[in-house]
Amino acid sequence: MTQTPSLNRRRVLQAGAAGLAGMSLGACGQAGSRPLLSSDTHPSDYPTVQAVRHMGEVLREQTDGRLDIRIYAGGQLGSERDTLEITSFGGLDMNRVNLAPLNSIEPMTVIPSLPFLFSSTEHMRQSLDGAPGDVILNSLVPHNLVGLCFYDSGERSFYNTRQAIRTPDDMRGMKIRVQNSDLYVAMIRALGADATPMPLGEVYQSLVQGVIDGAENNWPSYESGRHFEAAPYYSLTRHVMAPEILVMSLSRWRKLSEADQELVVNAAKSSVPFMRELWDARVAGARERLMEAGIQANEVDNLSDFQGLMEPVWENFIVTPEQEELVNQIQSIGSELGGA
Ligand code: GTR
Repeated sequence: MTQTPSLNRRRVLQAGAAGLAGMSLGACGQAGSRPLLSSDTHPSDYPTVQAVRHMGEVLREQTDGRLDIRIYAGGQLGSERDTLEITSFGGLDMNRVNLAPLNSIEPMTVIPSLPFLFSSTEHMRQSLDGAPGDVILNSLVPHNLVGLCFYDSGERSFYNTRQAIRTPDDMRGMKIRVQNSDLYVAMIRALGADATPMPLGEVYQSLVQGVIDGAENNWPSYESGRHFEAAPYYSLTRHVMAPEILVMSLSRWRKLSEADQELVVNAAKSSVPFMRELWDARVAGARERLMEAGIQANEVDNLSDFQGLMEPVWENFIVTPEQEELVNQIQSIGSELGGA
C-alpha cells in the first residue's frame, strides 16, 4: 500500500471529516463518543500500526468500549507532514510519525535525529524512556500536539541502485531521497550527495524511474516499501537512530477528562514494550528475507569519515541551550552505559 501524495489538504480533510461524521453516529454504542482516529504511513501489519492497535484494545477493555482507536494505515490520509498539520489543528486525533517531520516544527525533536548520536539500541531506549524523552514529548504542546510515547525505528542506513557505499566518496553526486527535514538535507549534502525530500509513498516509483539513486531507512521499511527491488545495495552506515513518536491533537486531548487522559497515556506507554518485541522480530525477519531475496548488503568498516563530516551538521542544528542540555543528557546516559 502506498501513500497518496496527490491528495491535497482539502481532500485529506474531507476524508477525515467524512470519517468523523460517520463515526460520531454512535458507532461506539455511546452517544457522542467515537473512536480516536489515528494515521500511520505504514501498512496494517507494520509494528507501529500493531502497537497502536494494541493500545486501542487496552483502552477498549478498560472502558467497556467507551474509548477506542480507529487506525488509517498505509498513508491513506496523506504524507506524515500533511497529516501532522491536520493533527495539530484537530482534524485528526492521533498520528504515528517519525521524528523527522517534526524537526521543522520543534527544535527539541532534532536532537534524537542527530547522526551518530546513539551508540546502541539500549542507549536510544534508555534515553527516550528517561528524562530526555519526557522533555521531547512535552515540547510539542505549544504546537498543539501531545506526545504520548516513542516507538523504535532501528538504525537507518543508505541503499541505492548503483553500488555498495563504503566511503562518503562512493555516494558523491547521488540523488538521495530524504524525509521532509532540513537536518536530513544538511546531512546528505555534508556527505557530498544531493538530497531530495519526498514522502515515503513516492520513493519506490522514484527509484524505479531513476528520479533518485537511493534513500535511507531501516530494514523493515526497506523491505515493506519494496525499495530493495529497485535499489539492491544496502550499506550499513547506521547513521541515524531517530525514533517514531505517537502524538495526539491537543484539542482532542483537552476534551478528555483527566481520568481518561491518564488511561490514554498509560495505554500508550503499555504499547511500547509490546512494540519493541514486535520490532526486534521484524528487523531480524526483514533482514533474513532481504538477504534471501539477493540484496547486496555490506558493512562499512570505517565510519569515522562519515562521522567527521557530520560535525558541522551538529553545530548548525544544535542552536539553543535547551538543545545543548538535551544532547549532554543523552551523551551522559551513553557514557554510563559505557558506549559513548
Ligand atoms: C520509516 C518511518 C516512517 C517514515 C519513513 C520515511 O522508518 O517508520 O515513519 O518516517 O521511515 O522514511 O519516510
